[in-house]
Amino acid sequence: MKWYKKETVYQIYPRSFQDSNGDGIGDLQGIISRLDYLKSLGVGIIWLSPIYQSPMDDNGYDISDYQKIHPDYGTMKDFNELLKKVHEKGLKLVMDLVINHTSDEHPWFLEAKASKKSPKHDYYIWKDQPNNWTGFFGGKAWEYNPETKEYYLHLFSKKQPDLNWENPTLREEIKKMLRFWLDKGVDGFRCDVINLLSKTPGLPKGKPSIALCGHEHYINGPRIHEYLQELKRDVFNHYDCFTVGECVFLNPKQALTYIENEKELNMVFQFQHMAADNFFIKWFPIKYRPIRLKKALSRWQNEVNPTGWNTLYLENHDQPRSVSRFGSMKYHYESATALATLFLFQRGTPFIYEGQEIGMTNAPFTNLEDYQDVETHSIYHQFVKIFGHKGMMKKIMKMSRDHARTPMQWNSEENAGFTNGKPWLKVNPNYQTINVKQDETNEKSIQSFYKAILLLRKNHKALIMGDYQEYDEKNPHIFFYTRSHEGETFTIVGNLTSKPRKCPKVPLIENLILSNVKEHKQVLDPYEIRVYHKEK
Ligand code: TEU
Ligand code: CA
Repeated sequence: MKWYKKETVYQIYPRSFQDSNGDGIGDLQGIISRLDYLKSLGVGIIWLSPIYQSPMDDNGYDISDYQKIHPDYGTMKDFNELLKKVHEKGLKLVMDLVINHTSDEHPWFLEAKASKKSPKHDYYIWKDQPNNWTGFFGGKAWEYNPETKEYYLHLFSKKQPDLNWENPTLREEIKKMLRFWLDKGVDGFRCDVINLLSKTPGLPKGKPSIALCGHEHYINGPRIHEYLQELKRDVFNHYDCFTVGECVFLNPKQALTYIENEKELNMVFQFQHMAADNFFIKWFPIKYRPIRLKKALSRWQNEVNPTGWNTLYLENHDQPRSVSRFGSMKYHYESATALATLFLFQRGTPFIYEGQEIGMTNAPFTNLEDYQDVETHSIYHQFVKIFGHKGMMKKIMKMSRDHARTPMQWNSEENAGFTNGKPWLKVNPNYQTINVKQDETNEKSIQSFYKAILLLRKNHKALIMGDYQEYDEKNPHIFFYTRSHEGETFTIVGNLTSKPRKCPKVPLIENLILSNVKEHKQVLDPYEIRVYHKEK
């Protein structure tokens, strides 16, 4: 069985994980000091959000040198030490690959914007007059460049100009960079917004829309499969590595065009379940209902398997904390462990985001100045005229990406043990009670539950390869499914609400091997989870 199907991935946002030199910013030596902690959790693969040279306009998703480590994080020597120690501990390391755009401070762009005659000019996308496309951070997707009196495309911040993948020389540059990292022994890539690489030739006007105008011309574009097959043929096929592509606005059928039999990517991140509490664009929140989460997760289980392989995630550096979003602070332990079990026991590779294993929560920041994220500030300025300051702060307090980026909460000492300097982003004030050390000693320990889940999954093929079958699909409160393989069956049933609910008829009255409550009645307690197991 391929290692990236058996193992669980732990995503680290380096800026917020562990500071080692007191500058208030997480770094590679900090990560090295926490490798044994990660090993003890039972994860097998570490995914690092970008650590490359960058002006940090988008905290590293704006790269100015793909082959240099940002001094905030350390040196290439630190990186080599990290990679060596990761492998010595039997772990794998996956890098974040941002190749839809660079930083506007990348040398390629500095050359490109200086003159139309520059050989690098065609590495980017230019227009004499902007069309009506808008980007993911709100607002126009074109920025004027006075040196050449034309506009360049940026689907994210104006400091993130999109690369022109039509240019074969550019594609060769990217392949060379990929080989640089793979030759060092990196085990794979998380590919940022990978289904945006191909744009409709001629860059035509988009259908009018208040959000993401023109997205029909830059999502799943006409040559995307050609480009990804080229990367696979010329680079990835020559290494024992895996690729997970972040693909915005993808449905299962479209996903299979990328991952069927792992022909282009090994798996994708999709966003349907991330819309369980919003109207597809997270800034338009709607009331969360568990059935929306269930429906999204089951759809991807039923429509991607068996020829495709899913990713399983509830959090990452772009999403609010799942226990704040889909759980409850009143039932903090129960909801964190119920959510963990229900998503990690599905079929696919599990991805855990830093802090999720102790139930870290959204931050109670009420001032716009408390937020650092470029997306948060950009969206605020784009829409404050429509929704007003209070309206925008309500949205930001629910959905800002900074909720995932407050420093990792290690203990109850100053700054939660993250730094002895001034943290780059405020620590969540609840770190006194929600932190790794406290959780470890809690009788109701969330991380112990995660360890139990990961151990069970690793030791049972039925939880890795087993068929998925949902029951009681229409039940608005209970999530209930089985995983079975060669006669071995796991039955997972969970209450996704804060009220007791009748326990459905469990198909197999077999021994209960995992639960987050002590006594089991005819009803499921709030956020009670039960896992039954029937041997072959
Ligand atoms: O995110 C892609 C993306 O669409 C984000 O806007 C995300 O969907 C949104 O923030 C969810 O609310 C990737 C990276 O994960 C993100 O951190 C970067 O800002 C973005 O690409 C540009 O590189
Ligand atoms: Ca540091």
